[in-house]
Amino acid sequence: MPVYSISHVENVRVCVVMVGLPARGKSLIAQKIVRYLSWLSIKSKCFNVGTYRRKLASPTGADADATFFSPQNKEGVKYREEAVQSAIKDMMGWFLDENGVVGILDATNTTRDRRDQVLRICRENYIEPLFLESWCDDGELIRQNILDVKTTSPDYIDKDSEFALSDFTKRIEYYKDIYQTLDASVDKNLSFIKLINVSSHVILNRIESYLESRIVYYVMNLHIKPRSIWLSRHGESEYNLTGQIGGDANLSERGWKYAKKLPELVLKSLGPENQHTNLTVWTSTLQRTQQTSSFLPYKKKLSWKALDELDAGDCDGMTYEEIEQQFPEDFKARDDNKYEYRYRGGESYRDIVIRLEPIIMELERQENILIITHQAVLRCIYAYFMNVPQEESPWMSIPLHTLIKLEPRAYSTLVSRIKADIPAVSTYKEKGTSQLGESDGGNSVRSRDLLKGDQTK
Ligand SMILES: *[C@@H]1O[C@H](CO)[C@@H](O)[C@H](O)[C@H]1NC(C)=O
Ligand SMILES: *[C@@H]1O[C@H](CO)[C@@H](O)[C@H](O)[C@H]1NC(C)=O
Ligand SMILES: *[C@@H]1O[C@H](CO)[C@@H](O)[C@H](O)[C@H]1NC(C)=O
Ligand SMILES: *[C@@H]1O[C@H](CO)[C@@H](O)[C@H](O)[C@H]1NC(C)=O
Ligand SMILES: *[C@@H]1O[C@H](CO)[C@@H](O)[C@H](O)[C@H]1NC(C)=O
Ligand SMILES: CC(=O)N[C@H]1CO[C@H](CO)[C@@H](O)[C@@H]1O
Repeated sequence: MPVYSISHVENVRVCVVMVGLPARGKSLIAQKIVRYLSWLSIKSKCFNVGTYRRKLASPTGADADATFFSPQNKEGVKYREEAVQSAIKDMMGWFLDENGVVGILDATNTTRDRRDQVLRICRENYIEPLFLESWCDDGELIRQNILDVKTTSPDYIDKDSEFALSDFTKRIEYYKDIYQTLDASVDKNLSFIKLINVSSHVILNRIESYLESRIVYYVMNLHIKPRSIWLSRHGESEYNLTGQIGGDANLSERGWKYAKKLPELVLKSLGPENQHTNLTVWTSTLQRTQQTSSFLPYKKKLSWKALDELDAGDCDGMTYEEIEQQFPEDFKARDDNKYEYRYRGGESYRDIVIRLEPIIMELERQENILIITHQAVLRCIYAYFMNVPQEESPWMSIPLHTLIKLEPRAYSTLVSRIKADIPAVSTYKEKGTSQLGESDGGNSVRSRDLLKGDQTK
């Protein structure tokens, strides 16, 4: 099985240690890094100290309110200490037993003492520690994060909002008393990234390995402005009518109908207040996606080679039935491991993920984008935002003539879709058959139907 992973190049393991006061978006950043690296097949996992603390302390109810976090609260200090220790222990176990590559310790670790301790343990285990501090004095941002705590922190699930707000604010004050920020002279021996006001100002120190620099580059591109991403496949193509794959066919008559209807679908999805929002439209370099975008009124249109459909190599232009007859072993091999299977002279899903990486990076930087591309490429983009595992992503059903809207939120991505009422052939191929179409309405175990997995996830 071909395995692509940055870590194989240099055999480095990294422990990312989050640093910063509560309500600075640390958990959010940590989870995004894990999602991004997992998508790139780099084994990574987040160890959230808060989760450990709740497990240890809640039987006694000791974590009832902010006083638990007072440095004077002996019992609180003890529980918090134990929580950090078990998180670190589990993480080290995971590195050793499960060949973890990037572990993230999601804790506040606000003092230099604590950081030295983590540093020592990492060094003993030949793991590179990378400190990632989120420092922020933008009052509005902090206020927003505090407001979100009621919905994002398990500590306040059964408390009312007012209590949650004032208690959480108190908790932050306790941490502030002992907080020591990373400092370019005192901490000059550490590898660290310090993000100031999200990423309006970034300080980097001793970033050494390639893997670390990937993580740095990723977090530097994150922003938190609300935005949406729209995804659509091209309209039905002439090849879809004949069941052929690949090629550079024109849209079918119904495909053109979808293209004409798309501007209306986009306006509907934008909602009445946002009718004038300008989107940027990205297409592939192939005719069918450009034709699909041709009636959209937006000025900014970009075509990317990286968004082109999976290259079917020698099978380009064939139907699945022809492939099954002429290359039976290939046909079976692809069904057995669709993610890894590479067409003769063509590409695999893994290959697409690699070429999509710059697209994902750019998507993180941008605001409202509409992407018109192809089935396999859409599956990979969708898998990144929705954290869909590799075994499942190549089997997701993404129907033609449907506009999908993704709204990235702090801890999840909202999905909604608008179906154009224009019929199209189904181009979904289930495992073990060369027939197209969803035999049981797309409910087969392996297919995650976007039309049914409505709204949130
Ligand atoms: C962070 O943002 C706030 C609000 O925009 C600003 O007042 C503050 O000076 C910024 N801090 C730094 C260090 O740039
Ligand atoms: C940094 O490392 C150097 C060389 O290993 C050492 O001499 C120095 O004491 C260290 N400085 C700090 C602040 O730890
Ligand atoms: C739809 O047709 C295009 C060619 O126009 C082809 O690349 C694509 O693979 C087809 N979709 C499926 C799943 O058959
Ligand atoms: C697509 O349509 C154009 C214009 O009608 C035509 O010239 C071209 O040959 C068509 N391409 C294919 C691959 O059918
Ligand atoms: C969108 O772009 C058009 C043309 O470039 C411009 O006239 C319009 O003001 C823009 N709308 C917004 C909301 O920025
Ligand atoms: C959550 C967490 O890691 N907090 C620790 C940070 O460092 C201080 C000082 O060592 C500890 O007391 C906290 O428990």
